[in-house]
Parts: sequence; C-alpha cells; structure tokens
Amino acid sequence: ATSISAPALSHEDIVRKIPELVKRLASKKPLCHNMTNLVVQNFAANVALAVGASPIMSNNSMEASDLASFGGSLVINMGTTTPEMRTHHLNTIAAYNSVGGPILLDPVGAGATQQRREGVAALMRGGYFDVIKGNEGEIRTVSGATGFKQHGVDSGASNLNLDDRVKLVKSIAAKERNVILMTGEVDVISDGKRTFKISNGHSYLGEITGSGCTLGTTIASLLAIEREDKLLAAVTGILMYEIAAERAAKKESVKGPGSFVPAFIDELYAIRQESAAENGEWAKGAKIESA
Ligand code: ATP
Ligand code: TZP
Ligand code: MG
Ligand code: MG
Repeated sequence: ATSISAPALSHEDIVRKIPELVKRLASKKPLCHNMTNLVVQNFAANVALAVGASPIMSNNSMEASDLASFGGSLVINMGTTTPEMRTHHLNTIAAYNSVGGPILLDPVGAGATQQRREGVAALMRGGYFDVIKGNEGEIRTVSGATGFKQHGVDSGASNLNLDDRVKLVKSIAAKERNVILMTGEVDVISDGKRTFKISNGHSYLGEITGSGCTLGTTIASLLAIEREDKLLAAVTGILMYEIAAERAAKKESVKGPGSFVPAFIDELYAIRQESAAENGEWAKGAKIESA
C-alpha cells in the first residue's frame, strides 16, 4: 500500500491553495477515466469537462494499460456493476496501481445487496484506492459493518451521529492508509491524520441522481494533478462542487432539481474560469472545520 503525506492544512491554506489547484487542473486538462454506472455516464462526462478535466468513459479493461499510461486518474463506480464488469474493474485497478495512477472508488449501493457487499470486498482485496467515497451506508459497508441494510443506492435517514461518523471515517482512513469521504448534508473526510467536516452544498444535490457519482469524478480530476496531498485534492473537489451547487440554487432561473442541473454545470465552469483568472474569492465561502 502507498503511504500518505500529511502536511498541515489550515483554513488560510485552504482559501489560498484551493483556487490554485483548480487553476492547475484547468491548465493541465488531465484525463479522467470513468468506469461508471449506466445512469450517470453523460452527466459525469459533462461535470469532468466543466471542472477542466478530459473525460473518457470506458468499461473495457483491454485498453486499461494504454489509458493508464496517459497520466490521468480513474473512477471505479459500482452503481450498475455485473460479474463481468467486476473483472474489468479488477484488471483496470491493477493497470493504474502499477503506474501509480490515482484511483477513486465509489461503492454505490454497497450495503444494499449481497452482490454489492461481496463486490466491494473483492475490489478492496484487489488493489489500492487513493480515495474511497460514499454515503453513510456505503462507507459503513466498506468498514465491514453488517446487520443493517441500505434500501438501494440512497443512504436513507442517518443512523450514526456526527461524532460517530467522524470516528468511523478517521479509523477506516488510518487502516486503509488512504482518504475516506462520507458524504451527506455534512461531509466527513479524513486521511487518518487530518479530519474535516464540510457543510457546504444544497439540498437539491439530494434530489438529483448522480450527485454523489459526479462528486467522485470531480475529486478524481483533482487527484490527477495533485498527487502529493490527496486530502487537499479531495477537499478542493468537494468545495468546488458544493459551492457551485450553492451558487446555482440561488439563480433566478432555478425552480427545482431539473433546472438546477444545467445551472450547476454553469457554476462549476464559472468557478473554474474565475480560478484560472486568479480570482479565488469563491473559496472564501468554504464552511470547513477540523474534526
Ligand atoms: P445518497 O444516494 O444517499 O444521496 P449520494 O451518493 O448521492 O448518496 P450524497 O450524500 O447525496 O451522495 O452527496 C453528494 C453531494 O451532495 C455531496 O457533495 C453532499 O455534500 C451533497 N449533499 C447531499 N445532500 C445534501 C444536503 N441536504 N445539503 C447539502 N449538501 C448535500
Ligand atoms: N442506480 C444505480 S447507480 C445509480 C442509480 C440510481 C446512480 C446513483 O447516483 P448517486 O450519485 O449515488 O446518487
Ligand atoms: Mg445524493
Ligand atoms: Mg452515490
């Protein structure tokens, strides 16, 4: 397993470094290879483009080593995985691990069915993930918890209180030596040494499909250009994503979840353009605290 570096990350650092990272992403346009579910293909590709990455959606592991050689990142999203697809996932994970290419795992619906519980365990045995992100039920399943059931891909009502979520996320990150993100109204993220709670975002994100999946694509895009401090890359992705959602929801044209989606893509793009022009004011809206 790869070990993680852990430089301190102060609030001042966050407001200064985050727009810099978004600027770097836009100038490098890294490849973001998505092995994702059938529901979000188009939305995820548009989000990757809006934040400044170059997306490719490919579920074919026969081309994985070619794609891994382009120096980008990989998203493994279990949303609509089949047994055949699991083999493609494992082969592609091996290709990226062998060149040190960053991988984000989204174990969609991991706690819902036996297939998915076995699937996430098989993927975790099969390789190293730089970041694992999921909702509460998914991250609890990643930790090996049983005796509860997700009803589908949604987490449903929160079962753990915030302190318990913080403890769980921190302990999995320390054990797996990676970054763990548990999303929700408040996101909890840790690399085992540094842990943060982020309370940006908007309830419309909970009313559209693919907001968790495309957050994964956003974070993976940043991992492609920030290899050293993976926690900083992930925090940057979360803040860019959630502050864009807040800005979009305020638009006059946005009347509900349907009109929110295009406005959200516009705001991701606007934040990228502002960052490229060295206007990092947007990051001052970060609602992040150490936990
Ligand atoms: P679920 O299916 O349980 O909704 P998910 O995989 O879609 O899970 P979410 O937990 O919804 O993922 O998180 C996706 C993004 O939406 C995260 O950035 C999260 O912070 C944000 N989000 C979700 N619900 C809210 C909310 N009520 N208020 C603010 N942000 C939210
Ligand atoms: N069914 C299988 S994957 C998927 C659905 C509805 C998309 C889930 O997206 P998210 O981002 O976890 O809400
Ligand atoms: Mg959601
Ligand atoms: Mg999800």
